[in-house]
Amino acid sequence: MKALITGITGQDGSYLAEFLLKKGYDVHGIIRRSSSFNTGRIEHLYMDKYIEDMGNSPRIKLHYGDMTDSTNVISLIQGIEPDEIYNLAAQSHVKVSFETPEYTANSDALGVLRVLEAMRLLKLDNTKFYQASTSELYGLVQETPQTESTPFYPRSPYGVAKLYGYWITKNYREAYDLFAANGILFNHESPRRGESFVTRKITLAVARISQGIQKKLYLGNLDALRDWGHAKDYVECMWKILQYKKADDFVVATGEMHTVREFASLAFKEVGIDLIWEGTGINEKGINSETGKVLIEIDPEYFRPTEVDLLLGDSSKAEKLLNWKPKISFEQLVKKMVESDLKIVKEK
Ligand code: NDP
Ligand code: GDR
Repeated sequence: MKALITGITGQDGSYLAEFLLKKGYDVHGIIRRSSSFNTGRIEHLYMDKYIEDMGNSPRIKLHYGDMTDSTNVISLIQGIEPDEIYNLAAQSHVKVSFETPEYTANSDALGVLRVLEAMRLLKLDNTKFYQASTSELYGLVQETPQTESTPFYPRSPYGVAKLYGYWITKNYREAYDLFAANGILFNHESPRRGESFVTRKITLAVARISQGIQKKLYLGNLDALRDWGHAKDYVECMWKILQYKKADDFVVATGEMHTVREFASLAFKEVGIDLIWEGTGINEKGINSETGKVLIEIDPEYFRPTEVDLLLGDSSKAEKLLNWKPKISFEQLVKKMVESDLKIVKEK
């Protein structure tokens, strides 16, 4: 089997590449040309030890490309002829999408169309397509928990672009009978999470503060509620979605939600710091209960023009039809992320 992963250098792309290689797939990935290295998350896939463990020669091939370049997308897909395409490439930062709305639409909305059009024009009738849809589609709360039938109300240029991606995937399934499926994934994190997303920003700061090389952490909305899972569990579900007998749409979530404040408290607890919270709104502070030092302050810079207050997913459909359930708990996730960042900080 041959898989093409767009966004292979990202958090999910790296875990998915590992997962598929272990399953015996040949893996092709699209990477962007960058003036500095952007392959840190997948470098180990070339290392001798990893290849030995797989008992084989490297079965991973990287191609330069970009979701905004139609001819590039078409010619890569024509050359590779993949059995499965996982479309993970996206400008994935919600806050950044307010600053680069047009680019976000080009890569996250039209990028999806480019891949689907390539499949249609090249008559790749047996190729399966996975679209990285998101809980950001739900946006302004309509009902909880959120299921495959909950109405969408996106709250950012990112969410709106992903809404197009979701519907164009569904439309190509219905119009051209393509195997095109959506995974509506709720937030998932890991030690490989980008450093500007809130969980990783917190765990990295916790590690640095505990080692005395950072004084404070500045955050935005502490009240936001998220359904946080581990990326490793979620990439397995992406694969299961494409192995299902027909193309369909699935919510992938843990069914548990926590505030940003809770995440931060738990992360500090991992390094033996007990936080107490004082003040309200932009004056709220996270204080070390033993020393009285202020460790967390609010910076309005990190607030979004429109916020998604609450995300809580119901993944019973995936559980029933795909036999999928997350294995890593919220507490284990926080622990793993803090441990990994402590190791990184100490090594540095
Ligand atoms: P990351 O931001 O870690 O990775 C995004 C990937 O897309 C990177 O490989 C990046 O390349 C690549 N990319 C960005 N823009 C382009 C472009 N124009 N052309 C080609 N490649 C591009 O995201 P995640 O791994 O966390 O998420 C994967 C996908 O799942 C994304 O589509 C995201 O929107 C979606 N998603 C994520 C969720 C989450 O909680 N993680 C939840 C729901 C959906 P580079 O390394 O060069 O920047
Ligand atoms: P999100 O993730 O927007 O849910 O999108 P992010 O971690 O950026 O924010 C989660 C919540 O935390 C609040 N927050 C902060 N966020 C960041 N980044 N930085 C801060 O300092 C901060 N302080 C508070 C945010 O306001 C928000 O409410 C992620 C991405 O991976 C998307 O690509 C994906 O589609 C969704 O998850 C599901």
